Amino acid sequence: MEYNNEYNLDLYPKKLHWKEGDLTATRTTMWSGPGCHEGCQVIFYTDEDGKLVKVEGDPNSPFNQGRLCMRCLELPELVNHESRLKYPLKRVGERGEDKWERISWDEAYDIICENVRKFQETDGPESIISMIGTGRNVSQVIAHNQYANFGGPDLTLCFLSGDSCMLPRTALCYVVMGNQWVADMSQFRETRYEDDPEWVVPECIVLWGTNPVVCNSDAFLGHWIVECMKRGSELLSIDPQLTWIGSKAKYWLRLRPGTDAALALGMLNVIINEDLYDHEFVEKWCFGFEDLRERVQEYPPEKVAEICWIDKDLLVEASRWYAQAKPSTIQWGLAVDMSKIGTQTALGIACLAGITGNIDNPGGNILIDQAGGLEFGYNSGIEYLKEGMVQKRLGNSKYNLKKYGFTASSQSDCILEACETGKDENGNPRPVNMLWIQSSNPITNMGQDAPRIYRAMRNVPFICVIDMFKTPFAVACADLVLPCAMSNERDCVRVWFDPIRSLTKCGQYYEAKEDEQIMIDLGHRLNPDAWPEWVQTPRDYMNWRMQTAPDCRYDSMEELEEAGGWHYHDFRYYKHEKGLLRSDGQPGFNTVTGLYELSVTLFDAWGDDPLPFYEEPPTSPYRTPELCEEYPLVLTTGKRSFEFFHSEWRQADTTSRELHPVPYFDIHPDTAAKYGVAEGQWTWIENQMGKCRQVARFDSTLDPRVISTEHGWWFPEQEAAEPSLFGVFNCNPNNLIPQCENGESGYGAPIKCSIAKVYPCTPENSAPEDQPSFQVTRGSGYSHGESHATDTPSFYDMRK
Ligand SMILES: Nc1nc2c(c(=O)[nH]1)N[C@H]1C(S)=C(S)[C@@H](COP(=O)(O)OP(=O)(O)OC[C@H]3O[C@@H](n4cnc5c(=O)[nH]c(N)nc54)[C@H](O)[C@@H]3O)O[C@H]1N2
Ligand SMILES: Nc1nc2c(c(=O)[nH]1)N[C@H]1C(S)=C(S)[C@@H](COP(=O)(O)OP(=O)(O)OC[C@H]3O[C@@H](n4cnc5c(=O)[nH]c(N)nc54)[C@H](O)[C@@H]3O)O[C@H]1N2
Ligand code: SF4
Ligand SMILES: [Mo]
Repeated sequence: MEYNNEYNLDLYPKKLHWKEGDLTATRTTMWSGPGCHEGCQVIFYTDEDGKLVKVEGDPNSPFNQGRLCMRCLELPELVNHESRLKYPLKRVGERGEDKWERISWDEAYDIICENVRKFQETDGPESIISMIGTGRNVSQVIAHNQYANFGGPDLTLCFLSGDSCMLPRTALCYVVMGNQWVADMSQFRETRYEDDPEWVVPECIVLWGTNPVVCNSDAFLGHWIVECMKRGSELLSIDPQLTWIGSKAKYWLRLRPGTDAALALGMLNVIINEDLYDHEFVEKWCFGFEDLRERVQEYPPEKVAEICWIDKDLLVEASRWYAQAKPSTIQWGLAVDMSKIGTQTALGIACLAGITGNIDNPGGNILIDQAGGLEFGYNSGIEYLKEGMVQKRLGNSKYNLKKYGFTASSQSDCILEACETGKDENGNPRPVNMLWIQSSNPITNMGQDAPRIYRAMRNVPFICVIDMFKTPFAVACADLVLPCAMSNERDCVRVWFDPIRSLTKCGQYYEAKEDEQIMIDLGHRLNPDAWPEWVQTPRDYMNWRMQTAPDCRYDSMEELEEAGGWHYHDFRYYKHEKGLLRSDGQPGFNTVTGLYELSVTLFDAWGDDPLPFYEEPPTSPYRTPELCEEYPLVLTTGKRSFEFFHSEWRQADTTSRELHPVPYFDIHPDTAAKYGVAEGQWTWIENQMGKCRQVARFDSTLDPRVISTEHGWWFPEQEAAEPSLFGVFNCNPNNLIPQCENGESGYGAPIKCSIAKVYPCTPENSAPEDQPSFQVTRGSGYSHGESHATDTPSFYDMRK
């Protein structure tokens, strides 16, 4: 295959290893740690001591075609960072005192096994819970370890309220189409773009609440959009802020944060009432169109424009263009999940793609093939759970999407409540004795209402953290901290969407172990029946799983590495027409009706609204006008930057911190002037929940009523022990966001749509005792009860 790029491909042989001078080159995949959703193909250069000295993108790779972001280019800085965890640590002082003793791995395993056996005996394996961060290559490990080794059913995203990352969208997709979708950038075939005989350049690409070039989220490389634009695609950006890629868009709808569902309904209204929908697809393949037609009458463009703070004519024009462009595709992002109505927002957007027939078609929204049927996700090892265990998952009895298995995880807010009260969602006893936190830093980043989580941890007798660094959470809450390997130090197979990719180990850092190794070692100790004797290393584990997977083309990592390190399965379009989606082999979608469900049969059966609807965020200028007199600005949080992946890369002497030394929040200059805030000034951001501080950065493209903060900040250069805790609460927007305020599906939480006021930090209001880290750890600061969610009907609640 030939790629039309400037690299000299001879320099990059399609071999696993070669020598360049004194350096050994290894051709492999970058995944985690440190984190990223992608698995770009890279060349790691190591010196004779096995130290990583240089990283390059692999120009032979059809996935990233040689491209790399800054975090991969600067990877040696983190891999070789002095502050990395080198040995297992056992707490010797009080939690928060930062007093540790170095112990051996055997001692660490003994402590874990002793606790696990004790808790299994006293309160059952269900008193042991595993919690994970975002998609890294820990997913299969943590699941397999939790189910096979600990025996408890509970696993989920670590206190991420409403499991509000991808899962709301994914669960919704499964009820609507029995599959998941992604925008088609010809990514599922090795021959890409014009080399693919079937692929069509999307005429319209909608970027809905995603900033793909910065984030590369959900296994989707942002640069593919640029490739499509070179081939003629144009963009519709739906975002409160003008992003770099959004600045190249044909249309930009600058909506008020948290109003995406209203916008989707308004677009549906235009497309249906102007008869711009795809009659053939709707008639042949969709269910519930007439009900949808009726529902969208409640959302005329005038009203929607008013709700969303956008121009009505722009809304109408953009809707017409999306419907008439052939094909159109939607790439959606996190903002879809991060409101209380995340599921309904996703439903509205799924209806748009459905009624315009942009499903399963070249250049539209394609249905995802998992890499060759390899199950390396949250279900790994589930077969080892004792009968009746899965049903005990926290949140299962409350939320139908959980109960009926539309995502294989527990509900994170229910886990927090169990930590606090020792009870499950029905008020039955459910002590939480042990938390296994692998790849998450929840008081810094993943959890909402960080002070509340910090306090809830006091009730949990044993907390074990597996990480690359000593995080604020580890210092504040852990009893045992285990050092994990980084991407270049692990043998692994990546299966988050096609292609399947191999990671080849080419380094070792002190005593850090792969997450897989920790699981295997614990397995042989805790439940030897579940572990074949020959499975001793991560490579053995991968080979074992490959051999037992039904459709995996390779039986071992070695075969995959020899074949070039990646493999694409046979991707097909129009699977619904070919009978490739349903277990009975019939044409159609794998849903209750066999059709693409614009009105969701299951929601209806469960007594929930089957159609998309809009509801005001729990706090907003229209829902809580009195509160907004005090907190007049709409607050969205968690804007990503190139330099960081969540709380990672904050180490002081990295290129990341050099380029991005402090947390920034974006504010319109007029708004800043109104509240006396200067550009570059440290500023308090506060609401009825709590406060944090960040540095003002002016952005005149924002609506003056909206501000946008960063997330994930801690300061590894600051004091570790309390009250400082690396300054973790000081700049944390998660002092301002509630936990346990989810929509009726259990998914979604108001993380990108709350309210705030801003005022400058001054010597008078910024004494050491005014600092959030001090107020939370030394006082009882923040978590002021409810987020003020009320049942007050809002002016804009148009729900029946
Ligand atoms: N560099 C970097 N990359 C990352 C991450 C990281 O921390 N750093 N995190 C990873 C993770 S776990 C995730 S989930 C993804 C997230 O990545 P994306 O899915 O791309 O989402 P975000 O970056 O959170 O937000 C994208 C856009 O949403 C806009 N936005 C804010 N509020 C709203 C709203 O209410 N509605 C709409 N329509 N837009 C809104 C923001 O202005 C922003 O431009 O990124 C992943 N990739
Ligand atoms: N306010 C606000 N908060 C947010 C968001 C937002 O938009 N706004 N975004 C949310 C979203 S979408 C998500 S997904 C979460 C993400 O949250 P997480 O993915 O939990 O990210 P972190 O909290 O930074 O914790 C990750 C930890 O894992 C460690 N780590 C990295 N790789 C590995 C590995 O391979 N193995 C192990 N054992 N450890 C590893 C890192 O060192 C780090 O300490 O944050 C959420 N928090
Ligand atoms: S998307 Fe960027 S940071 Fe992530 S693996 Fe690829 S190059 Fe590295
Ligand atoms: Mo995420």
